[in-house]
Amino acid sequence: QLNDFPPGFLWGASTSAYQVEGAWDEDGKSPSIVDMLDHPVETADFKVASDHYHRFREDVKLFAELGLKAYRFSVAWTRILPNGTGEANQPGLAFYRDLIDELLKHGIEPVVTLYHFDLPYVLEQQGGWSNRQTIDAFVEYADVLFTAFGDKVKYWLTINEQNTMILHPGAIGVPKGGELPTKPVLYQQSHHMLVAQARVMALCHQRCPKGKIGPAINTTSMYQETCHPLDAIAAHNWETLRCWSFLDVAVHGRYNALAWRYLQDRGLAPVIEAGDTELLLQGRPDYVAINYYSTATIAASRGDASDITARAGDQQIMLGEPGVYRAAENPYVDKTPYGWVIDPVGLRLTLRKVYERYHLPILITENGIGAPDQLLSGDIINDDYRIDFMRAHIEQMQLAINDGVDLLGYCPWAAIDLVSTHQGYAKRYGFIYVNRGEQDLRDLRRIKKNSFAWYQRLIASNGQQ
Ligand code: BGP
Repeated sequence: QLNDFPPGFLWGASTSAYQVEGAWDEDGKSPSIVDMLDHPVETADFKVASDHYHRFREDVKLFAELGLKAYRFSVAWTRILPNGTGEANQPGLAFYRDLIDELLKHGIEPVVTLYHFDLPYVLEQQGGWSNRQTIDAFVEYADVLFTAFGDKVKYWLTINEQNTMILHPGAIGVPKGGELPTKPVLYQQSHHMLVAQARVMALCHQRCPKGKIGPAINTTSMYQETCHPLDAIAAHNWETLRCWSFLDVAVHGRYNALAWRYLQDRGLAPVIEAGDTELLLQGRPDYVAINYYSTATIAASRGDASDITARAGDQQIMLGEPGVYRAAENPYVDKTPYGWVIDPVGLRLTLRKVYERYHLPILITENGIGAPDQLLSGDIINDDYRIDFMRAHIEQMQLAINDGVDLLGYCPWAAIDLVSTHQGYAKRYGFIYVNRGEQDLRDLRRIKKNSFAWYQRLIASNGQQ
């Protein structure tokens, strides 16, 4: 007999500001780095996105009908502080105040990400995360939000997928004319993000006594390709570098010893200025948020270029790293239409590992299947593959809870269709379809997919399937 999902379990759904809002230059908003990307003409950009900025009341009404208990969204830094720092933009604050009030009115808990890939372009021009002043800017920005919404928002998230930004910067892209940073630069940026995060977590505890804050790393498990002991070492290496090296600093306030040695050996260790060690120790998360999509399978490195397997268009597949590991195929798992491994049991495994390691409650802040959903006549979207995907993952969540994991909630990606980081509007994730193409905005009408009714029933029964 499995334990039920606990009462108050946060059945939710997620989005991020730049992927859903649109209104990219309205009401005082300045451009962020993602607004300045060079977009292929055939792919939707973020200018209109799902037009949530103008339709948020209609969207929240649908979220309420869906029965959401939580809605995870991000705030666009560029709406709040168009200069990156300095004077707050009142219309920007008003938008999020209205959104939060609308959610609370419908009994939906806001889960607010401070920063989801969309650094203000003005800060990028001053060196972005390579510039230590961006740490102060982030703290200043967070302070504005804690002061404005600290009485209404209980769940805060610091930085979305810092590990994606550092390990796969190409997944987010660089503004027109820019170049991808080199590895030493990326690890220095990462250190600055970690210090900024620690300071913001400490600040949240001062400003918002009832607030809870945590990191949101893309977290997964690595399988070893064979039982060869060197494959086991390779898988362990990569899991450490990809997941624990980021989460360990967030939770324990100090670098993971193996990861630090790895960085040192390759000349990648960041400069740690006086006082940083103390700052890192100041920030303690109240929970750990994880974005989980798939697992990876790893073999021992051959130490040459054959370690790198090219799998176009898929930033989630972890490419190999010569001397560290080689990406391998897993014959036991299916893949999404975009080649992402589907591995519900891997979610249970990952939840167990994160809980065993940190003993903190866990919130799943992303999980889902991107697919080219088809709108059929009669306004029908048969996304039964999405139902199958989520059902299987929810079953494994229940097993993880039964294993002893303290799971706060499940916020799959995405509440509503939005622009994918890479594949524009062709690749959809939502429970709610948005009627638009890549360039052709049609009428942006909202249409419930089959998965909407399924998730609605699931939430109403607190996870009974
Ligand atoms: C995560 C990001 C999200 C979202 C998701 C799906 O890494 O946090 O912003 O984009 O992946 O990725 P994609 O849109 O590339 O399919």
